[in-house]
Amino acid sequence: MTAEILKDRPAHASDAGVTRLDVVIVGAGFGGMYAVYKFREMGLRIQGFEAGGNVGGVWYWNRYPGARVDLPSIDYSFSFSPGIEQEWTWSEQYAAQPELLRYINFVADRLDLRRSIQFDTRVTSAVWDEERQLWTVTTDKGDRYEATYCIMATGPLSVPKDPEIPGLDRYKGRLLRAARWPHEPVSFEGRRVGVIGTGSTGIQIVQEVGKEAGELYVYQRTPSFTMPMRNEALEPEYVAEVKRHYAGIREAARNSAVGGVRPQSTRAFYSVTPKQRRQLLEDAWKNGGIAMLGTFSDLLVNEEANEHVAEFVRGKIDEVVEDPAIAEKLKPRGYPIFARRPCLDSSYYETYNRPNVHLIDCTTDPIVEITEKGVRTQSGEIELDMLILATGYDGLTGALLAFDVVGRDGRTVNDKWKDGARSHLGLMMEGFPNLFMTTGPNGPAALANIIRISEHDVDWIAAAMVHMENNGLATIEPTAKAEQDWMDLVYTLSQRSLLLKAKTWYVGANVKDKPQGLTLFTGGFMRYREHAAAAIQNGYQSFAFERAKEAVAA
Ligand code: NA7
Repeated sequence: MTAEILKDRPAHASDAGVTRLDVVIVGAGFGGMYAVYKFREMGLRIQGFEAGGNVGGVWYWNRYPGARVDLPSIDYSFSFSPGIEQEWTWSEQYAAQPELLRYINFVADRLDLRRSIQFDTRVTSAVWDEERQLWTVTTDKGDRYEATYCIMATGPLSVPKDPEIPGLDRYKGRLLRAARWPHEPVSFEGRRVGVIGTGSTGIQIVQEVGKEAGELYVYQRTPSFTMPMRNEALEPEYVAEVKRHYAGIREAARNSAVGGVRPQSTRAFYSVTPKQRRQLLEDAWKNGGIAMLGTFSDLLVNEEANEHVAEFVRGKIDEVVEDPAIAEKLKPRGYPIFARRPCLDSSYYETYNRPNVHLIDCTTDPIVEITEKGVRTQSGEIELDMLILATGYDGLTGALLAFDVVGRDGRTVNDKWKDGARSHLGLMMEGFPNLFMTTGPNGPAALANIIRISEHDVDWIAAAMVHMENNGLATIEPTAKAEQDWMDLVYTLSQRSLLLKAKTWYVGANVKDKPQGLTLFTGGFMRYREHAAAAIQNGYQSFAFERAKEAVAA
């Protein structure tokens, strides 16, 4: 199959003031960047749009102190260009945000991506034109575009969520949002700082800001489990070895459940003796990283086994935190370990041994309001010079629901998803022809390496476009039955998963009135790829196509 046939397409007639394109790409994170590259290389007339001032998505916005990826850098990078793989050298096992952003910009420079992306521009609507079989896209700059295809590379974590606490607008100190962090350095020295939220973001912030702030107050509602990252500088010999074997490493990542080369055992928890289990957990703790989840095969489905591991981590909290009362408050209970995103830290629990760091347990002392001067909990007001919000995102669906996406018969994505996100393969929705999603909410997004998923999705979309061109087809959309079958499979798989047992953004629990449930594909990245490949190999039976209406009329 070749993409060459898509090259040198004739210009289409369009109304004055409207730019006619083949592909509009919304978002310039990893998915959008690769889409821009891929579809431009195919000779298509493309335009990318990005609300931020540059490429990078999450890594463009999240510049807070301590921001760092929790997957190995060698995995958390593009695989489509062997040249880029060889030219770029990671300095740390888990790269920090500045290095990630340098990498992202290196890729954008190297591939000259920015000339195809309009920055500081938000897409405000995308409307399907049934007669002309194209998408009309408008932006907040007042411009209109028409495109055969629309790619929503809007990301699963791109809409930050403020907490629903009264008085936020009243606060007169400096309010900082983790996901909209200023570009210039922020000093905490000698300041009284509050942090609301103890997910991955809050944990990364607390362990950094705790070193510098005069006083740090951490407002914790649900404690997270966190394990040592044990980050280290990468030795040149190791990097050289990786570069020699990158093709194999990538292949292994594509054939894994998480899209990365981390250890995964086939050993069930109860298949070994208690002593051996303990030793395996100790080893995993010592080695650091996400190794603990891979120590046994059944930790996300066997609740009893899971509780053993949770108790092991609680024991570690006791070992590190000097004050037993604080240790107790930090211990997560009531939900399985790994059911919330497991965090990797470098000194989180140790931070609570510092005299300037104070933990406020919002389950026993809830936040009542934000005042002009600080935060008032039930037990009283604490005055703060700075308040940091690390309160998460309207995940998975927030970005696509934030603007008007209108498909056939005037139906919006908001209508379609009123009871929860639904699509076929997380890639396309019935009723929304020629509209594709990357890392969509019914794929493995959030549960596997987002870059591997993005690359997979863009390649899948490219193949669909070539298929259409080869066969003279103007539109593609999944059949209602295929979409329902996919959602049934997603549901069936999810019912086994312990992810359902925690109140997280995975299940929509962190956003008021959001439909609840696990709509992610929990079967693993490799299985997901197999399903998506089968949809092509069976001749796109689960999709409906139309020919160009003009051609039909002729
Ligand atoms: P998360 O994991 O959604 O964490 C948000 C945190 O903010 C969580 O601890 C929340 O507690 C807390 N929160 C939210 N609203 C409040 C109020 N009103 N009061 C107190 N605490 C509140 O987001 P992150 O940004 O940390 O991580 C997102 C993903 O990024 C992560 O999963 C990784 O994939 C990377 P709650 O749990 O609701 O009790």
